[in-house]
Amino acid sequence: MKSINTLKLIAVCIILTRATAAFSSGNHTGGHAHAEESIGNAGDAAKVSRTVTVDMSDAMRFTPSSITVKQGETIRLIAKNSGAIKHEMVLGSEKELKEHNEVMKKNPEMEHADANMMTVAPGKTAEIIWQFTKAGKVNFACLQPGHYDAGMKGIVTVRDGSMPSAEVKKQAPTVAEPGAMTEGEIRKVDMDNKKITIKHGEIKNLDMPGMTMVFQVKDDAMLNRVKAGDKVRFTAEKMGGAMVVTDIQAAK
Ligand SMILES: [Cu+2]
Repeated sequence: MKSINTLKLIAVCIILTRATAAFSSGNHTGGHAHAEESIGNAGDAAKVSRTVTVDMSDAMRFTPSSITVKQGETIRLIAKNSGAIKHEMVLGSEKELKEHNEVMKKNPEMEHADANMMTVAPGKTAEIIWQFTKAGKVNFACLQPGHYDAGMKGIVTVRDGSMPSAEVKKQAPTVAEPGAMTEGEIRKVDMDNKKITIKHGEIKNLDMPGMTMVFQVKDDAMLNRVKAGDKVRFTAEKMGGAMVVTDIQAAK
């Protein structure tokens, strides 16, 4: 009897997958893949850049319910069930989650264990490693019957990290927009090695937080224009793996 039930559930899942394939242009190659192409894929533990813990409660909420990652980033997602009933966290497009939610209502005891989801018993934690490959939104939800409808859902915003630097590359290096300039303070000018050490704020186009860093200079003449202690505004770019100051001026 048990195996017949299991077969029924598998059949439902196959039907769901087929139906999804018929309505979308995505590559559903069968099985229970849930269009992993569009929401990302199971990630490599060695490439994890951050751990994000999401709490799941019987109030039918994920906390946080909004997560921001960079495109290409691999995240260790930990789901912590602080409630007294079973919850799950399933990644997917909103459409897929809604469809899957309907199937779950009809088959409440259905257990699945795809790479894009985790089912967590009360008081337990589970984790998946996920790489978010496509910029945009990835939804997540608890598909335990009634939970999604009660609002147990959230969104991962996947930022296109390649955009700002691509934008900068299109411009002539020395004609950067004023808004793209970074504030900094010169710590050291190394004439011999033609390098400048700058304590700087966030460099948006390099996706780099504020720190003190040694830069090469695009034009040696820049070395004569500044000295240690000067407050400056500058632009920097990555060229052949090196950080290069492409423009520098005294801050007003
Ligand atoms: Cu739930």
